[in-house]
Amino acid sequence: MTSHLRRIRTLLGLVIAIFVTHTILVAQSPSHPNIVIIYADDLGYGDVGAYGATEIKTPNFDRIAKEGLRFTSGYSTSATCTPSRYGLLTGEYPWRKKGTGIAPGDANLIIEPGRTTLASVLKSAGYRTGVVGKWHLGLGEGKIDWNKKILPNPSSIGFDHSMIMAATGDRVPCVYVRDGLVVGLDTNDPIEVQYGKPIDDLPSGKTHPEMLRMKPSHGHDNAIVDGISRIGFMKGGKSALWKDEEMADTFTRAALSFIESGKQQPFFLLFALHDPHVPRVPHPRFVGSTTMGPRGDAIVQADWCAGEILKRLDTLGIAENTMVILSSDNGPVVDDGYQDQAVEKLGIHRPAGPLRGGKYSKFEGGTRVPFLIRWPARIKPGVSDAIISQIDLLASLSKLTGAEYDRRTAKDTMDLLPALLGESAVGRDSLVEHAGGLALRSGKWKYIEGSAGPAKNANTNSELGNLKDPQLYDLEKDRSEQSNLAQSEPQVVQKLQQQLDSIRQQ
Ligand code: NG6
Ligand code: CA
Repeated sequence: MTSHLRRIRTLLGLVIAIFVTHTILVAQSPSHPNIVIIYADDLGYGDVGAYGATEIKTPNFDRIAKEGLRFTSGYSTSATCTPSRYGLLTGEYPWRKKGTGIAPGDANLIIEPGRTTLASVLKSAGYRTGVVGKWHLGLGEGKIDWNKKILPNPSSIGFDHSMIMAATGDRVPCVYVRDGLVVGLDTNDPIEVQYGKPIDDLPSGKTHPEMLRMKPSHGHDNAIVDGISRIGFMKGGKSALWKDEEMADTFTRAALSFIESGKQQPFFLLFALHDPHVPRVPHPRFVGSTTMGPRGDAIVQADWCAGEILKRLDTLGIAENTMVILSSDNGPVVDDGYQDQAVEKLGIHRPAGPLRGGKYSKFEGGTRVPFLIRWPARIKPGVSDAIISQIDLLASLSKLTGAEYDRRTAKDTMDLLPALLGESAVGRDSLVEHAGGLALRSGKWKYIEGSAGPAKNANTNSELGNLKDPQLYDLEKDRSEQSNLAQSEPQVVQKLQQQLDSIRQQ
């Protein structure tokens, strides 16, 4: 070997050694814990034992609470899914941007490729990043061809790996998409997706209700897949269609395999559960585990998914330095469009606990959700009343990991790291709550702008929080928003309206 070659080899060896040492150090570093966000879908404040549920047992969620910090005022940005996920990932209030409402199953990616996201920030801090489960932020550009690699996809906004459903369980296409490719697709049986009008004369929930194993209560009467009619029409892709009963197992397996697949780097996993969103079709082993029918059983299944993650972190010996966050994208809903006995079998269970309203609502039940964080190496178990939003994870975790983010696009995220770790009782001064229109939580006050919308959602029968005149509640004395003080506290109303206007204009 020439001396020149030898020198190159030595140099290369040195570079590799530095790289390996660096990644191992990062992997073990107290500032770079592994991070798993378990993000349930439509799980209410009162659906979890640690928040007071007695009729549903959630031992694994409760374990996170017992070994970690339980927030009593933890929020999603919005009372529905797509905007909340947008806020969680971008650090920007979704109502600032058009097109962030509930996305159809063939929507395009609503987050600009390359933009700062929670995933891109952690990736820049040396993390291996992944998302498993419900996506509902759109995919591709223009008319999506489900038979080719779909781009952009989660990898365009910071996720190294993705194994997702594009939208929701009740929207077509009913297939999994891994890293931009439909899983298990037979190219001889291509997928066609269409919203608005039927494809050919394929049977639908509307034309062939006798073919259904679960009937809709409102909407959901388009394409029939796995005996359940959905929103939107699809054709083909038979070998790729999911089985609803197996969805939780499929996602959990994918989540565990992501956790295990890298040894050196710390990882960030967004594990976005489908449960207890409709259609609620838990695996047979969970059927009957509550007296509440599919909604209760789906929550037990969600709890099981969380338990599998906790168990695996234990067996891998990495639980100590892994941050596990449990939350939900919006509040609970009982009848969200299928005749699944959720209303009839609810009994004394209160999905939103003491809070008023739920999914779709400007009342607290819409966006105040379970919010738990466990990180044994750093967080002392306890309860925190600090006001904190999922939107704050971006700035807080950037701070923790020393990463930079684009403050021009991530406008609304706040660094609340001390509150998140339980080292400070001080969270946000104020927070905008979003359910179509806006409301403001400011300290003990809750202010809801006057609005013309209906008081109740005619389909779900849930309270939306709309009233022509402004509403003001003192959450310290009146957690359930029963006594409107707007008339007797006009100055507070005025101040909060100004505050809301100024946040809106920022
Ligand atoms: C609504 C659906 C509801 C649910 C929701 C999205 C109807 C009548 N209702 O439009 O079933 O899918 O969208 O839920 O179609 S979310 O949690 O993803 O925001
Ligand atoms: Ca949801």
